[in-house]
Amino acid sequence: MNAAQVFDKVVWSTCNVNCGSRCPLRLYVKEGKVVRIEPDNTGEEPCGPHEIRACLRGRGLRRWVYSKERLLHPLKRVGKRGEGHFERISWKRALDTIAAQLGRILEQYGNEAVFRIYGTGNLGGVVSSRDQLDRLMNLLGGRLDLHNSYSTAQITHAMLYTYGAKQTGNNISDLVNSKLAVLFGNNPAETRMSGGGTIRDLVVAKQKSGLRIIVIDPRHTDTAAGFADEWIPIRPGADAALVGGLAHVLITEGLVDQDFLNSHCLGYDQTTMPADIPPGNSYKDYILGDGPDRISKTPAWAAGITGIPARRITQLAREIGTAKPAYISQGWGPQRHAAGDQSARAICMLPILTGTLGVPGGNSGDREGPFGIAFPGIPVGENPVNTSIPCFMWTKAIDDPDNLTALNSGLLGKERLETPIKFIWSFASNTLINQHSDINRTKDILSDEKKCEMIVAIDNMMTASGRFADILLPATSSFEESDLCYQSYGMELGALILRQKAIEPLGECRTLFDICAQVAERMGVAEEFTAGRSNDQWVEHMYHQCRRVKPELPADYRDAVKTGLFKWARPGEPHVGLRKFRDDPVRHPLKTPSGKIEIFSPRLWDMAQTWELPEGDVITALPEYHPTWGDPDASQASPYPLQCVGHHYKQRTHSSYANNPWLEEAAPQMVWMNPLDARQRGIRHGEMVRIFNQFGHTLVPAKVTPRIMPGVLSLPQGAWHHAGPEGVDQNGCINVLTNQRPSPVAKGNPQHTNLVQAEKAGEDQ
Ligand SMILES: Nc1nc2c(c(=O)[nH]1)N[C@H]1C(S)=C(S)[C@@H](COP(=O)(O)OP(=O)(O)OC[C@H]3O[C@@H](n4cnc5c(=O)[nH]c(N)nc54)[C@H](O)[C@@H]3O)O[C@H]1N2
Ligand SMILES: Nc1nc2c(c(=O)[nH]1)N[C@H]1C(S)=C(S)[C@@H](COP(=O)(O)OP(=O)(O)OC[C@H]3O[C@@H](n4cnc5c(=O)[nH]c(N)nc54)[C@H](O)[C@@H]3O)O[C@H]1N2
Ligand SMILES: [Mo]
Repeated sequence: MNAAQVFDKVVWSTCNVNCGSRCPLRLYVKEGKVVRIEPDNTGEEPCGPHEIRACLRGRGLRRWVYSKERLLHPLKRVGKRGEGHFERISWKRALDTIAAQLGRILEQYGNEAVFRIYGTGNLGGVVSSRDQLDRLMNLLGGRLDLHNSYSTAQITHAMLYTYGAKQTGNNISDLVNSKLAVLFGNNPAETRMSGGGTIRDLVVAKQKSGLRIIVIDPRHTDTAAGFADEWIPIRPGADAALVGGLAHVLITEGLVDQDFLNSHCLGYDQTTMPADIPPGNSYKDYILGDGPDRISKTPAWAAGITGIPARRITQLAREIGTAKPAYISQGWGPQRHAAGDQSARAICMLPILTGTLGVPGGNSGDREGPFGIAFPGIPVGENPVNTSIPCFMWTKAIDDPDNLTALNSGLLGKERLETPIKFIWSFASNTLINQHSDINRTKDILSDEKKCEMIVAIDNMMTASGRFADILLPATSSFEESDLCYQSYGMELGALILRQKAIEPLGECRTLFDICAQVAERMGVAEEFTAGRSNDQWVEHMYHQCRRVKPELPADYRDAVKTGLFKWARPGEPHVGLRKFRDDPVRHPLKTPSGKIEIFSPRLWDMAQTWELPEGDVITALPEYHPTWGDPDASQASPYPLQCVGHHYKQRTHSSYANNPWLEEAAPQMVWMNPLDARQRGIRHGEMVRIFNQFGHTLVPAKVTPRIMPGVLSLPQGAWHHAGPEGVDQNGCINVLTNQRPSPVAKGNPQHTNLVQAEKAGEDQ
């Protein structure tokens, strides 16, 4: 079939959301409408870059862009904030109101009162990225900054304390050099689904090398079911205890690499402990029961905590200790927990003890490392404000700013927050309500219009967060704007995609750049903000910046647009993290204070003395296991006896695309429940259940399956919150059950740590 006869035009576009791939899409347009989508089919296997084939989410984008929830006009809140009543207003009135409120709040409270909340719904476009808001605010004197992410707060801190670097993983394609891969809470079959994603490299490596894969996860994930040789179920939050049991076997059976521990590490045993620390505080002391707690971390001890039989722990330790090298990696599930800082550090102990990091086929214990090309973002300038909160702590910065300090909340740049958040920019973010913890509490905080005085949301959809906006602005979707898009962070491939506007903006939608430029004009910084360029001129400008990185790109932008998609294979052998340090630790020390791997962290030792922690929280210099507020009560006396995690789901990316009925049919929202727990409660597969705890209630059908361990539920995160009678969520949105109490070190979101009860829903629910 000749496409030109049937369609008016065919253009390149991309899927915008944050799954770690950036899938190119070919949009077929007829009479001003996108009528068909095809994925990348420009592969050059076996040698060249492969196809970044989109999954069903990207291919189903038409049902998102043309959905009935689409925002089409600027809206202004009427009635109380959060009630969800809006009136349609003109762009002029919307922008005038925003500029007036922004000006007032800057004058009254200063720049630290303005916050651009974390949001990842549009990480695709470079020109339409959230950076525009940062650029605008930096021109206006700055904004309260944020650090960490909802994705990786705890693991990033763990890597920095242990290795002095944020990312230390080998590429996953390096698995060809391995005989054994042990994946802790790492589920690429669902979280890295595209043809350019990690799952493809994992499958290719397995085919080439015949390697054995073990998945350690409370759930029998799609990765475990489709690609692994064995699944070892583990109780959520217990990874550090499992590592304790494994370490005990490695140490007592002589499977540790003592030379490596002596030359590269701080604090394995007394010989490499810092001089000023009292004896009995080394890692070996901790494991063998010679430390302050006097508990030997035997496999039997670990079995009681993890739910994994002691014999299996012993056997796994022997497998890891003799595989030489085993590829130990973790996804980000184990760290999104109350003690996730500790779990993430503990998992790294396996390659450290066996000396199998910094070598082909081994790994540091970190998530697999990506490969990408460092193309530039738009220049955002400097933020004159250097106060920064952990991104998860924003509700406290509104509600209890006087008690948000460096020592109790990880505030940077100041001892104590001096100004509460009074103005929020929320772009492509559902974190205001849907994706943050404890929705009911957040609603209470935001409902008080005297606390945060102005909320501006800019999105494609009317979401739960949008309902809490004072002004709600309709943004163009990826079909309606031209942009430059780069490969994302979950790939081993470089890519540049020249997205072309396929259709005119629906309704009155505008690009983020145009919105910011209009606000800039009202605030008197139009020229500095636009630099004399329109949205599309910025796209062309940024293309030429990319040519500095890749000079082989066509000199003429129009020629580049005709090709649309450029891909670069990873050159040479897979990347091996920490290799130089492994080869020569004296010439290439790590960026930790000692230059070594800090099994014992003097910085954490000091923090343990100085930081103010709520009762029950601990910071320890060693990667130890400690129980948390998220552990089930062994006496079964708790009203909330079940642990509930919330995995990232193939149906959607967080809350994005959740309203696509085709995807919902393919992968419905259900809570995973073991048959033992279901039988105890008289619940059958497909029946509606009520999941609840002290924070809230939600209704969702049960998926009764042995693919999850007894005592544990998994309610896939990201479902659209919808409060029914008495505030009961009707859609299985897990964030009515999650806790705003952060992890001790990173002050990160513990959203997989939840204690709940489940019961069959009554007729009237
Ligand atoms: N309980 C629990 N909560 C979690 C997590 C968890 O594991 N458990 N995970 C956390 C993590 S890792 C993250 S990253 C956050 C993610 O949370 P968010 O960053 O809020 O991500 P999304 O829910 O996808 O919402 C993004 C918004 O972008 C909008 N959007 C989508 N595409 C476009 C576009 O092209 N243009 C514009 N303008 N808007 C668009 C969507 O409508 C949506 O409102 O959630 C966190 N929340
Ligand atoms: N389809 C899809 N893909 C996505 C996303 C999405 O929403 N949908 N979100 C994207 C984003 S922004 C991010 S940050 C990443 C998230 O990537 P991850 O954080 O790795 O994803 P999760 O599903 O939260 O967790 C991975 C696995 O950890 C398991 N797990 C939970 N708790 C524990 C534990 O205590 N111990 C162990 N061993 N395992 C545990 C979960 O059951 C799950 O199978 O995914 C990205 N990709
Ligand atoms: Mo994330």
